[in-house]
Amino acid sequence: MAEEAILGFLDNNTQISDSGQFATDQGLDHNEVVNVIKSLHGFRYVDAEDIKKETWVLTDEGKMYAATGSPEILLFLAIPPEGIPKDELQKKLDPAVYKIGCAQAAKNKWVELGKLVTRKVQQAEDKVKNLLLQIQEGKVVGQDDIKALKARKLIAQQTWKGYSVKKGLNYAPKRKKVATDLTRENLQRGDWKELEFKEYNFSAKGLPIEGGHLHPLLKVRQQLKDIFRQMGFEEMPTNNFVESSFWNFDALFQPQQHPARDSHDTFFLQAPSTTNELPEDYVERVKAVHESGGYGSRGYGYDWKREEADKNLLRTHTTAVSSKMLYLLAQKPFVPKKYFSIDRVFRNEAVDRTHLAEFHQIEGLVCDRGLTLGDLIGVLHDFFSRLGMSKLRFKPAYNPYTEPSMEIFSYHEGFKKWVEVGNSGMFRPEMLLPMGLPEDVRVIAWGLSLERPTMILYGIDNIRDLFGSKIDLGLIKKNPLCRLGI
Ligand code: FB9
Repeated sequence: MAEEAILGFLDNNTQISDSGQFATDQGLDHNEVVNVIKSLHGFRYVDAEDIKKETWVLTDEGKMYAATGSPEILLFLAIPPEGIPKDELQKKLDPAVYKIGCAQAAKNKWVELGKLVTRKVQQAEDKVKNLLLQIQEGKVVGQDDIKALKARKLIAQQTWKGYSVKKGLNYAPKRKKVATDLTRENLQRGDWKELEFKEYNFSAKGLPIEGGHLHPLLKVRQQLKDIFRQMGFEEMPTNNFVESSFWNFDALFQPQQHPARDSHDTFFLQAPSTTNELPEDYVERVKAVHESGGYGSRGYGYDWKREEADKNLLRTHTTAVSSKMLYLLAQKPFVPKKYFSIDRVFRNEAVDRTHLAEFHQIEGLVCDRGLTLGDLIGVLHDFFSRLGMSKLRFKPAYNPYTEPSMEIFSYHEGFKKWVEVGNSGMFRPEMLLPMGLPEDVRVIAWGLSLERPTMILYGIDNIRDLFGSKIDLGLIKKNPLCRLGI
């Protein structure tokens, strides 16, 4: 529309002297005309030159006066020929109209503002309204009037931008189809000769280079793996989400009636619902320690059931892997070991803003002769200081498989408060000795989640923005690498 109008007009005229006037004459939107002129100028169909005009436009107040009349005229018209008490006149008018009207009508010597307000002239002309209407119609108004209206903030200056347009080097009454690529077909058909190619824009930005991006969780996981390895820990094989209740609970001396083993807290599998590859001699020792204790323990004194232990589940903690690794360690002549794991675990719990039915557990353990709680506290200080947490506090806690157990707290300088950063303890003899580990071997262990530090480090307060099918990939692509601790 606008393009045909512009190219057609130039076919019969030397120039469009003012794009604004041209748009009005053609019944076109000036912004559309300007966009087309810019595009035609880019292809040299036309040569466009900027025009700038300083114009006056009405402010909102000015538009109101142009519509309803100025406050001074409204006040003048509200005064009857015999005059009116001031307070009565005030009640008849809008407060702003009364205030401005009194000042301006008195200035124009239209009224006498006594207790009784009277007219000093027979009639008055609303000059302000007339001037505003003239400006609205684009007519020229005297400088003094402009100055007075501007002082009352009834008009404001606006820079109008338009173009004057002449035929360009590549002018044609109709724009030719522009090709952006020279194709094999163009060459075969030979129609490249008639084609017009878009000028190459050397300043155009290249497409953003798409590359792979690591998820924040995986970035933090990598840094934690590096920390464990620097501390001499070996990674445990955690590539099985499905585990038997035996390794996940029984081997840890967690009693079969423990609430955590209920289906309200644990995802049990329907198929395959049970395992069939447990080390039978070890199972017998576990059964015995649950039922009647041994190794100095009283046990739990209940009838342990094999079918409970055989049930398959989604592991509720990576401690299930730790128990398997410690059992394997006990099958050979003892050597001290330091193991770690970081992988997904599953809990059948209510989900909320910071909890899903699964999370990544981080677990570390040290297995050696004669370890003490002091060694555990020492290794926790070493580990957490590498995460930037040097101020730790420990609080006695309970875990079915560790005694003593401690919750770990770190003072967060940002939040100015103590934050729970994990849990820890020494695996019980009822867990270690049935495996066959030597009597003086102790295992110290601790755990934390991967999501909590990641959310804090990346300032994410809803876990759904971190994990799941609805996360914003932009967050993955743009987030900076967060350095942990040191
Ligand atoms: O991660 C946790 N908190 C945390 C960790 C790091 C952190 O870093 C910030 C940069 C500063 C911030 C916070 N917690 C453990 C503590 C709490 O968040 C807690 O509310 C949630 N816990 C999870 C369990 O929730 C069902 C975090 C998860 C957890 C808890 C205990 C263990 C592992 C993970 C364990 C263990 C364990 C104990 C003894 C022996 C072996 C393993």
